[in-house]
Amino acid sequence: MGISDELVERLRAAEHVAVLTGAGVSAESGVPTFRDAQTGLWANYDPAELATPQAFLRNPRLVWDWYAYRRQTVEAAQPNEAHYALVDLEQHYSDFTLITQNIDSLHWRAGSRDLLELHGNISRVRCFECATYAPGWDEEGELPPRCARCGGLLRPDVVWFGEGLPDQALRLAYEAAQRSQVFLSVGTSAIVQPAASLPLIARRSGAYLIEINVEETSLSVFADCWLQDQAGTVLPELVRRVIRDIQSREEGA
Ligand code: BJW
Ligand code: ZN
Repeated sequence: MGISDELVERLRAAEHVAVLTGAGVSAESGVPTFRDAQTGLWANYDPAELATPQAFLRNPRLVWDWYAYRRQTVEAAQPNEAHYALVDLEQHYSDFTLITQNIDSLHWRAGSRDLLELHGNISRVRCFECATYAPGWDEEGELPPRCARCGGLLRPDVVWFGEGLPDQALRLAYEAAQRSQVFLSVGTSAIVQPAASLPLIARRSGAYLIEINVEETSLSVFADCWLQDQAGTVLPELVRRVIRDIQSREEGA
């Protein structure tokens, strides 16, 4: 399905908009997704070996090195047209909530400000034992480095399987989903809970649900509109049309 007039009109007329993004939004920046069969991170690595607290306790060095490698990838990456389109869209709403599962800072770097990071951020590290954030660390010494406060091992400030999401970010995300009139789900397989429930909560609360994804997901059948295209192509086009519509009405008023 392409960008219909109804879709543009829904976004133009909405006052409360929420967006959930996943790894697909950063794919065109060269950051690998998780579940894509050939290129996804899980194609080569077993999540249970790397993205759980048990994995970290079993082999902290392996997990630390994997995140250090991925940190380099995201630091070298640049935001793409999809990230910038969301910055442009945000300007037109007094209530616009961007919710991301991504840990790569690319929304921040594009200029988004009201951002809820559900799965943490790879650029920060904290103590596995006492949760104190480390202001910096040395990649040359003992790895993982140790907490200056309690001597515990430092870990990336990301949410692993079996761990709770940041309370405040999750609460605000639920609230934004509930009050949204239009909810966009962009570049996520909608598999990982509780993030995956947000579009459905929005839909149940009456929102018009738009999905942007190159592949069908379990969400697609519930979406009012599924744009099967790359986020970096279709999102800027959608946002351009909405903004053009808003501006032409303002000029006509
Ligand atoms: C494009 C594109 C382009 C490509 N344009 N599109 C209820 C039922 C069943 C299980 C659970 C449940 N509740 C909780 C669970 C367990 C678990 C879970 O959900 N498991 C599932 C696998 C079933 N959830 C948890 O454990 C969560 N914690 C929790 O619930 O705590 C409560 C609790 C705690 C203790 C006891 C009891 C309860 C925590 C989840 C943490 C997820 N962490 C990760 C790793 C983060 C760190 C890291 O990066 O290493 O987060 S997993 C990974 O998946 C990462 C992502 O943020 C997350 C989502 O992935 P995403 O973004 O959707 O990426 P992909 O690769 O899956 O999809 C990319 C999509 O893009 C694809 O669809 C492509 O087609 C598309 N695409 N290019 C547009 N250019
Ligand atoms: Zn500590």
